[in-house]
Amino acid sequence: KVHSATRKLLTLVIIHHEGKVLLGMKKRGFGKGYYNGFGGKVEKGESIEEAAARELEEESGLTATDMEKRGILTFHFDNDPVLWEVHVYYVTDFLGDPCETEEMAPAWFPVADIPYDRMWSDDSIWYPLLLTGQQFKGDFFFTNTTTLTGHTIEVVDSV
Ligand code: 6OG
Repeated sequence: KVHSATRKLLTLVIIHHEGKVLLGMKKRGFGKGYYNGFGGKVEKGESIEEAAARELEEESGLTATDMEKRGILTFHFDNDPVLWEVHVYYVTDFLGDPCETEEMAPAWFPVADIPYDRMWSDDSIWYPLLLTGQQFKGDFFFTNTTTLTGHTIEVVDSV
């Protein structure tokens, strides 16, 4: 590409507790109708990790007590020159109980029953790495926002 694309920074927190993963059914906005982890845009004046903790609290009602940075996913959309850089965090311990918010309806899924057919199509590629303790970097190419046409993924020592 001749032009340099700008980037939008986002966060995504996956909670993995007692063999289950907590996902939220997105009720509005981008990704409506899909199950996803909890996250959103990094705001001015906050670190990426602060944004991850804030979005988790806003969307699920939970406070993470351990948060590990585990992945960076870059999404390329053919109708948008802006790259979406999503920083993925892994949480196993937290305070509070999941509650439904205006944004998300939370539900626990056993790891063997993660509903990949109701999630973004990149998820089945990187969740197995996340759930087996690995760190990763990936690039995902979408057309029409939702059709995945290609990707690269690599396991790294440190994101
Ligand atoms: P808000 O617009 O709600 O933030 N996100 C994606 N997550 C997955 N698994 N796959 C994608 O493929 C995604 N694109 C964006 C980042 C959007 C939330 O959705 C995540 C944020 O957590 C395209 O503020």
